[in-house]
Order: sequence, then structure tokens, then C-alpha cells
Amino acid sequence: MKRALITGITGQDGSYLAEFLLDKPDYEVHGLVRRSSTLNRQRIDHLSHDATGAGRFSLHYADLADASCLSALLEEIQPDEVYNLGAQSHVRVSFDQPLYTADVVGLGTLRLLEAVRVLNRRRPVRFYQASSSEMFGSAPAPQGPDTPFHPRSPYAVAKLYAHWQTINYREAYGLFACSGILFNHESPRRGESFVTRKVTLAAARIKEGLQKRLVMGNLESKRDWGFAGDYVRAMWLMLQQEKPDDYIVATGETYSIHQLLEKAFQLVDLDYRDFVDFDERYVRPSEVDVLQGDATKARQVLGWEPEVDFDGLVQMMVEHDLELARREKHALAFQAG
Ligand code: NDP
Ligand code: GDR
Repeated sequence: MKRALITGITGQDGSYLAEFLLDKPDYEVHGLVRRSSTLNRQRIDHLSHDATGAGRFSLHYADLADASCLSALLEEIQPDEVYNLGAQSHVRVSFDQPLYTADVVGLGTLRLLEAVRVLNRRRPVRFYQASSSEMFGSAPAPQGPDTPFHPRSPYAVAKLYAHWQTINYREAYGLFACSGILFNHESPRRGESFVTRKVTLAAARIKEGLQKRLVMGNLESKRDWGFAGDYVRAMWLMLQQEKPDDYIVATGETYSIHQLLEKAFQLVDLDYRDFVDFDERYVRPSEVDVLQGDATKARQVLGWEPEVDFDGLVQMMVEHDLELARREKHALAFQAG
């Protein structure tokens, strides 16, 4: 059995990665969870009850802000692979909470790397760092392996710090550490405050009469959006190579927020222009205008290919959110009598 430890297991990517690993017969999956006043495990609940994960899936309380519990956890689990997906991952929020974001995203990664380095002296541990296309920031598109970084938010600066720490641990200590620079990836499990999910939820809820308007920020920016289920496969592939390296993971296509709105609302036979309002509070002090990734290396070395394109992704999300909206409507009708 291989043992994998995932930080951020309750998040979008953590849940897909845990599923992906548990689908393999030879993985035990351990997830780091934070204590909160209510349980926040909707994305992974099924794994505890699934026959596939039976006896091979467990959760442990810890926090990237607390170095001592990270060391203790690594000692207890003795993982073969560590996937560091935990983060305060919202770019807009990072302007409101720059120090907290830097602590969890930047120093949190360093705390985990230190714990991994100590364990790696006794047994080999492979480390994956969730780096981000946000690190490219204002660098002109398309962004590839030779594009210089120019981060534009506290989140992106913290991710860049973590990215370089990961590379330095590889070079200084010979750690098998990989940094995956992933462009935006989405799914029906995407958090509701990220733009794709906000749009697909709104299109579905407006269609079903549960919501009247959609309030948005900057509609001009462009993103290279892929499907999270495809992207976790790339994370795993990186740790299965002979040598550790860094890879860009992206679709190579870019679409504006206007195009996202158009597509999502078209799927429910509505015109987004009739429903969208603007609010300054969703605008960032500094924006990333265009992201479009060059994933040639991941395709060539890892043999990785995305299976879901932009149209397929938006359709998957809208269909999921329509189903949610219909259930909510039925529940409301039932309550009303
Ligand atoms: P989510 O926001 O969905 O999940 C973030 C996870 O991090 C949650 O499980 C959250 O736990 C956990 N977390 C937050 N703070 C801490 C902490 N202090 N200690 C331990 N865990 C913590 O993110 P995604 O799944 O979308 O992204 C996964 C990773 O990949 C993140 O690092 C993100 O920055 C990065 N990334 C994401 C991309 C994307 O497009 N999705 C693209 C590139 C990089 P809780 O549930 O308790 O809040
Ligand atoms: P991003 O994703 O910042 O790229 O970070 P997000 O979906 O938040 O924003 C994408 C673009 O949409 C514009 N936008 C809005 N965004 C949000 N959230 N809400 C709005 O109402 C809105 N209106 C317009 C934004 O200005 C931006 O240009 C995501 C996160 O998952 C990061 O953790 C990850 O590292 C990067 O993707 C790659």
C-alpha cells in the first residue's frame, strides 16, 4: 500500500484527488482537516461511506498554521506522497487578509516542507506543491515555462514564495518535490464565490425563479479554464516520474467572463445582459487580465491531456446547478404546503 497525505482535502481539488487515488487499489489516503464549529465535509463525505475507500481513507485534525502538528502528523502517517493543496485560495479575499494568506499559503508550505525534509532523511517522501497561474500575473499570454513571474495579489505573491521554497528544497536537500503550475480549473464542486460557479449557479437559479439578479465585477478578464477532475490526474503523474520537476497544466484556450456568462445563460435559454449588474466590491485592486497556459511539457513528458473542454465544463456545471435549483424549488414548495 502507498500512503498519500493530502492537505486541503475538503476543498475542490482535494476531493477529486482523494477519489482518484482511492480508485487505485494500492493507495491509502489520509486527509488533513481543520477544526471548525460545523463539519465542512460535503465534498468528501461519500468517501467515508464508499465501499472503494473502506478502511483506506482517514482524516486527521491539523492546520498549515501550526508547524508542530504537521511534524507530528507526518511522523504518525509516514506518507510516501504528500500533496499540499491547502490554502486560503481566494484572490479577492487575499487583499482583505494579506497576512493570513501569506501565513497559510507561503509559510504553511514551508512548515510542511520542513516536516517532509525531516521524514525524508529516514524514508523517501514525494512532495507536490499546488502552484498557480496567478504567479504569472501581468506577464503577457500565452504563459509558458520561460515566462517571468509577475504576481498581482497577496495570494499570488505567497504562492510564488511557496513555489520557490519547493524548488529550493529539491535543489538543497535532494527532495523529490514538484511544483504544478495549474491554470484555473473548475467543476460542480467549485466554491460558490469563484466566478465560474457563481455564474452557473446564478443561471440555474434565475431560470428556476429562485434569484433575480447577478452582481459581478470585472467582465473583461480572460481565463484558461479546465476541469478539476482532469487536473488532479496531472498532480499524481508528476509524482510518478523518475525525476522531480515543475509543470504547467492548462488547456491552452482562453475565454472572457463575458463569454462564460454568455455560454452559461444560453444553456438555460436566457440572455445574461438582462440580469447582470456591476458592483465595485468584486473588483480587485490589481487584476490579472489574460491567462492562457502552454502545457506542452506536461503533454509530452507526463502524457497528460485534458478530457473536458470549455463548453463541456460549463454544460456540466450548469446541469449540476439546475438539478440543485430544482431540488431547492421542490423543497420550498413542499414547505409552503
Ligand atoms: P479550495 O479553496 O476549494 O480548497 C482549499 C482547501 O484548503 C480547503 O480544504 C481548506 O479547508 C484548506 N485550508 C484552508 N486554510 C487551511 C489551513 N490553514 N490549514 C489547512 N488547510 C487549509 O481550493 P481548490 O481545491 O480550488 O485548490 C486547491 C489548491 O490549488 C489551493 O492551494 C489553490 O490555491 C491551488 N490552485 C487552485 C487552482 C484552481 O483553479 N482551483 C489553480 C491553481 C492553484 P476548509 O475546507 O476547512 O476551508
Ligand atoms: P481567480 O478566480 O482569481 O482566477 O483565482 P476567480 O474565479 O475568483 O476570478 C476569475 C476572474 O473573474 C473576475 N470576476 C469575478 N471573480 C469572482 N470571484 N467574483 C465575481 O463576482 C467576479 N466578477 C468578475 C475576477 O476579477 C477574475 O479576473 C482562481 C483561484 O482558484 C486561485 O486559487 C487559483 O490559483 C487561480 O484561480 C488559478
